[in-house]
Amino acid sequence: MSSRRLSLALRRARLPSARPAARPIVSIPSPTSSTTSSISARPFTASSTVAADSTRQIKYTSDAYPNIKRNPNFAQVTAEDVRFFQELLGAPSAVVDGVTSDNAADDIEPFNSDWMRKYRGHTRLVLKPKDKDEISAVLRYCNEKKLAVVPQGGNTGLVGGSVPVFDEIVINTSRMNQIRSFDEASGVLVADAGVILEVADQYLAEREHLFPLDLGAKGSCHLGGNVATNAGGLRLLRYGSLHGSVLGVEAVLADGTVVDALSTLRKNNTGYDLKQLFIGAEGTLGIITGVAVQCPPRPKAVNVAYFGLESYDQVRAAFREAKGQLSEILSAFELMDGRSQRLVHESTGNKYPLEGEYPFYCLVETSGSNGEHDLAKLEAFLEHILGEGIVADGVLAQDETQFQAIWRWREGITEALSHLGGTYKYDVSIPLTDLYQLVDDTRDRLTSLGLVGEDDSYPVRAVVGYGHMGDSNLHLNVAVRQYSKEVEKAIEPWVYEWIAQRNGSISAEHGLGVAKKEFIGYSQNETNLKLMKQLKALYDPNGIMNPYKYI
Ligand code: FAD
Ligand code: 2HG
Ligand code: ZN
Repeated sequence: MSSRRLSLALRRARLPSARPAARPIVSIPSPTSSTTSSISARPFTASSTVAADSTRQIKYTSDAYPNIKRNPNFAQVTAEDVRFFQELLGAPSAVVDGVTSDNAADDIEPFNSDWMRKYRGHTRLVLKPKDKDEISAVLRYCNEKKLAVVPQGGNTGLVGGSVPVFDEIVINTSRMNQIRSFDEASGVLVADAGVILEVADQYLAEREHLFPLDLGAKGSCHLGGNVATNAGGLRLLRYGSLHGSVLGVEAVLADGTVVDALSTLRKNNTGYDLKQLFIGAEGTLGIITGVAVQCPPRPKAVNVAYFGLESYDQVRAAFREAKGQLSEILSAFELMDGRSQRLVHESTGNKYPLEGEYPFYCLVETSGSNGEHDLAKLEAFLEHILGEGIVADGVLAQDETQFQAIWRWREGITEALSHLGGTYKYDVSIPLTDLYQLVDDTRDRLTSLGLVGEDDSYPVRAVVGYGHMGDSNLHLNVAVRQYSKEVEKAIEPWVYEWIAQRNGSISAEHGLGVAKKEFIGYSQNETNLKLMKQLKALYDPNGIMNPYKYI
């Protein structure tokens, strides 16, 4: 890098004003500025407000995957069942009935289709209980009648787990949306499963605390869905996994039994830790109705920087330096490849944060309690990585607007991809040395098979990589003009073999759902699978909880 560029970058980087307060939660559309630009976030909608017309174009999962057969042991919903649920739940909004009514199809359709527009079920009944007792009565009835169910929160899941495959009843948690308590001394929040993540975080912000999970779908996803998927998100590096921060879970088993494991204690060594089984179970063992979460104090000073880098080796070097120099104030280290940023640019029309284009970018966030201390550390880090040529250029957000705008270059990738047709998503853990190699190898493979190209005769538009570098978690996304078996077969199981050969995990955060049910064996051995199946049989002997998924 020339000295002019270096000094320019340093000048930009050397004048940060420490952010006085933590990042606000509600996305603020910010005007395009000279160094950063904004994207307007996808209006995350509750599934009930997604246009039914658009979901009708999605292929049924049962047609796309004809090897999945409906379990003949399951009953079909009858008018008598609907009457039972209507009486039980009372409120007219609690039952969306397409069984006895011909007018409900449009209202039901959005609960059948997933965010990626890849999976679509055939349900004709959606139930929205208001509390654990109603969930318990619903499940007890379903279990007795052998009616299969799908728990659903915000329906933002990315593996097809939140929508039915056949006619399973959707049990949606949107009416269970109360914050139950918050203890400012301990930072423990207790809330219903249907509280939206962003709402919980806003509530905590008003009390100078933070929800220990943040992700792009925060405006729609529910706490119960977050816990059921063990979501990772943008700051796991700092605040850890939900397996650590969730202190308690209240859940209802298939037979209606209420499991009260809603402890608010940090330490509790009395027997098996039952709540852990529901964290990441994707609704296959029971329905989570309440959660107790350890929430940290909201940091008083937060900074974010965005860098352009010439190679993946340099990204690794930058991460090493960030960990070493920023240590306890490092709160996110995110990787974005050049193609992913070009897609955000093309989809939004926004100006790039940096002047040149680079093959790799990274986003580094710090959060701390003392702005001056953080700034001194950050400046030393910036001078070092710029001076050593580890990064080629960089920019540090100077105010809240730029802070939000920079984050949108990372958070906006999934949204930008969603406009292209379809996306095959792989969400993997791989040791850092090999992390980005998977993207190159996938692109080479698909190119050599003649599947990648600029015009509409090629099924694949782009192969991009990005993710939570700080957690060794890569998001490999293959953007296609439309979902096709030809592309799917070219990637799977090849991609899972690639990951298994490097002792990685085929799912770092999104889970298994329908998408990876067949492939769990690439990450779990026979003994573990057998134990999991035994647990499933114990908790849900009739198999009514979210069938055709997970294991
Ligand atoms: P749903 O999608 O409704 O359900 C997901 C699964 O959980 C399903 O199997 C469902 O049956 C089950 N489930 C839902 N509620 C319950 C309950 N109360 N009890 C039992 N089971 C239940 N994920 C990440 O991990 N990290 C990210 O950074 C991330 N970013 C995303 C960005 C975008 C733009 C989008 C669209 C998705 C992203 N996701 C991410 C995926 C998704 O948002 C998460 O998996 C989220 O936790 C799902 O929450 P939900 O309420 O939408 O759950
Ligand atoms: C993210 O980190 C999410 O942005 C979504 O986990 C990743 O769309 C994806 O593949
Ligand atoms: Zn992610």
